Amino acid sequence: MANVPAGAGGGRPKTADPRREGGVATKQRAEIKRPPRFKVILYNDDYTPMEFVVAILEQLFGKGPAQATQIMLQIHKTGLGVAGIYVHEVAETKVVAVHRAAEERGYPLRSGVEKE
Ligand code: TYC
Repeated sequence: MANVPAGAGGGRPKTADPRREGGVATKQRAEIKRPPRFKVILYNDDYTPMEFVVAILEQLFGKGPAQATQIMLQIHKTGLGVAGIYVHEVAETKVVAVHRAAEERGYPLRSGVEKE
């Protein structure tokens, strides 16, 4: 243990106390962990118009027209599809926005959140 050079043998080194690197004391693990992500799923139904689903994917999920159409068709053919992936609160907010927009038009479009 005597002559080990500073920084040898490992991942971290360089400063004496890594908790002080940024000037503010921070806990080591919890705060640097990437928050979990959640898929926003759209489900197929027989009544919501395809154009409406494409518009939702463009306006609420930032997809371009080609990708929005592709996702809509995937939902139409397979029963569901991923509209986007977000942290939990944003994902839940998207679901509410989808349901609100669909209900406004009288469409039964459903959406939900699934852990990535
Ligand atoms: N199946 C619908 C139709 O034929 C289109 C549709 C696609 C509905 C995707 C919902 O999430 C959906 N009009």
